[in-house]
Amino acid sequence: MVVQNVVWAVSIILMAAVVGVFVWVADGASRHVVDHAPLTAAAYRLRPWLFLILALAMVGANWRTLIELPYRAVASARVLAAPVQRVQVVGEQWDWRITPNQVKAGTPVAFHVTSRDVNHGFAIYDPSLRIVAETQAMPGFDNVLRYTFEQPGIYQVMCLEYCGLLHHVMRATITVVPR
Ligand SMILES: [Cu+2]
Repeated sequence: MVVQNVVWAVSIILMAAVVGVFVWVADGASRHVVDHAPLTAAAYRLRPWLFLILALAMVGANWRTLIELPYRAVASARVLAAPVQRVQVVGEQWDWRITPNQVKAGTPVAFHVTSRDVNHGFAIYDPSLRIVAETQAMPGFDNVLRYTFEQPGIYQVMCLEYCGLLHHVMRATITVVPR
């Protein structure tokens, strides 16, 4: 939970900074009248260059990320043929029903994920809170997420799709026992 506390603190500080700017402007900065024509002219001289930099960055980013399309199928035939532990996952505001919630390491798990109300994000985090697998939980759909746990431990499930007032308490655990 340490990372979340840091994120929370940083968010509060940034929000306070935004509020501070609003207060500063409301409190008098806006009463100080400036001729904005020279400022506009300077900004417009800069604008084509900023646009060019942005365009080059976008071309580079697209080239780097799309060059490997179409992505190869993740699961090999051998993986698909292996024995599978089936786990049913149902998301519902604001809880998860995971049956069973204990699986073995080393054997593939097929999570059949659905929702009873709105879209949820079914995200699995390892004991050090690094995300290892994720899929959407959608009403009316059976989304199959395949994942093989290599290390035993207590894995956290957290909702990764904002789903209402108590989204942040929508958590569960999956226990992975040694093979
Ligand atoms: Cu949620």
